[in-house]
Amino acid sequence: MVYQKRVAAIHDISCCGRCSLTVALPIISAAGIETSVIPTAILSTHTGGFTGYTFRDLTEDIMPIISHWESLNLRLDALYTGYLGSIRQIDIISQIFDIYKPKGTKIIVDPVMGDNGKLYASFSEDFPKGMIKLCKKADILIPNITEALFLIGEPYKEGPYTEEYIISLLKKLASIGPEQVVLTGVYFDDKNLGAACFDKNTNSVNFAFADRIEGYYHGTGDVFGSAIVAAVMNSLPLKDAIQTAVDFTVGCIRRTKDAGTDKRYGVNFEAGLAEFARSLLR
Ligand code: PXL
Repeated sequence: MVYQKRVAAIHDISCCGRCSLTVALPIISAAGIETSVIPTAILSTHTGGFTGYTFRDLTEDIMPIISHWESLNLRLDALYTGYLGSIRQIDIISQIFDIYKPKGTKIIVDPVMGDNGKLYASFSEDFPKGMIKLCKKADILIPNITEALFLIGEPYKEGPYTEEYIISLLKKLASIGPEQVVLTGVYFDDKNLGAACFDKNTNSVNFAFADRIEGYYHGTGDVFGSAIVAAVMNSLPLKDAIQTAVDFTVGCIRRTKDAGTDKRYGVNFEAGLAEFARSLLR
């Protein structure tokens, strides 16, 4: 009998505008991993570029969901957290990590907070301090450069970056706690864009790049993070996982660019799912 892994994805549901759970659920499922969800909030759209969106906070539902799962003895191979609605949610998720980490559940944290040097509209200045609490308990941490700099308390820096700078960021992030760090939005010139990773156990750094496509496409951080979760849970080594995730994400961006759709609605990852799932089979 083939053992099927189960991941619990803890993000918001942005009902329209592909990001967070509407991205994590299909991508991780397509990779053959059972995906359970804990919605942290329900919004009519995400907060990037839309106004007038609804926001229903689901903080009070999170612990009761976990308590019920515990009563079922539900096994979780990984917890994957993304957009969280408040500092109080961070405290609750931190307690959940304490429950599952001793059971061998892999903790994967995307510290979703901002991009392009700025925090997303819904976050206060003290949010990064709270987020560090979760990063300390992560096995794998997946920030973009903006989030990385908020976490380590350094000012935002525009690229192109140097290899030394990226390696120093990776090591500072690893010193917060996680065994493995994946940094997105890495570029050394105007032609390529990609990711870098650091593995504390092997003390190794790797990079993965693809052709840079101009423009800001919403939700690509979640597409990339979900692809990393899917690849790692299919036992790909981290350096292969980042290349697979970069290739998949860039394919989604290219397709969306070619179609000329409104970038706020996220990228067309759907048409790439079958090929992505095949790329994980080794
Ligand atoms: O993709 C990150 C994200 C997730 N969820 C919500 C967001 C954002 C980014 O803006 O607003 C609600």
